[in-house]
Amino acid sequence: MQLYTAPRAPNPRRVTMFMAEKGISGVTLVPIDLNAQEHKAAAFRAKSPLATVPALELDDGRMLTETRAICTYLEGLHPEPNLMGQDFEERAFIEMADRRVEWYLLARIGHCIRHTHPGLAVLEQPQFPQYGESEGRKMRETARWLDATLAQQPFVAGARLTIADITAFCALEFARGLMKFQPGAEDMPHLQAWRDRMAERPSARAF
Ligand SMILES: N[C@@H](CCC(=O)N[C@@H](CS)C(=O)NCC(=O)O)C(=O)O
Repeated sequence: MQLYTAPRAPNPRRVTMFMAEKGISGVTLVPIDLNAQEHKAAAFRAKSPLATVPALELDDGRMLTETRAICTYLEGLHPEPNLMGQDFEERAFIEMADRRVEWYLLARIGHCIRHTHPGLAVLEQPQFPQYGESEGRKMRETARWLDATLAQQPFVAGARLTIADITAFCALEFARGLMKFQPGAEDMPHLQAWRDRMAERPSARAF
């Protein structure tokens, strides 16, 4: 299998971190240069029609895009350690946590950066800085909720590491680099402590 990825982009990083937590090897990483618009070229669009990474090419040539779908596939191939839930109830609660951080943390961080950072102008046209700033404020509302959640439990979805931790960590790392967002500096000590624990995992360096 081949995973089309992009250095520093948060969604491909979610997949590489997921694979590292599971100890999956043998997937070839194929870097796509987003700044050079390589993902918009016909050759890549033939594989990923909406021109996004990550995209997983299966050995039979089929393409799978969308981070959660790729993770679902990999979880099926490599069930242990379980990251998406053992039974229907646990799967539902982990999916709730994952979608919360995907939509209300990662997406807002993405919108903020894409609409305010000059380096992202190549990917986001037109940029609407006011919208980006508003998304930056809303992202902090989610981060404060997550800080309170992590005051009560060790991981984003509860007692153990799941895909939701991976999504939230990759989101915060993107914000740390391009928004200079540090939870501890904004009175979110539980989120900072969780982030620092996550950063110590070997999987945090898998991208
Ligand atoms: N919903 C998609 C989002 C994928 C996505 O937006 N990927 C970004 C990189 S993190 C991308 O390919 N951006 C290309 C662009 O904006 O032109 C997923 O979950 O995989």
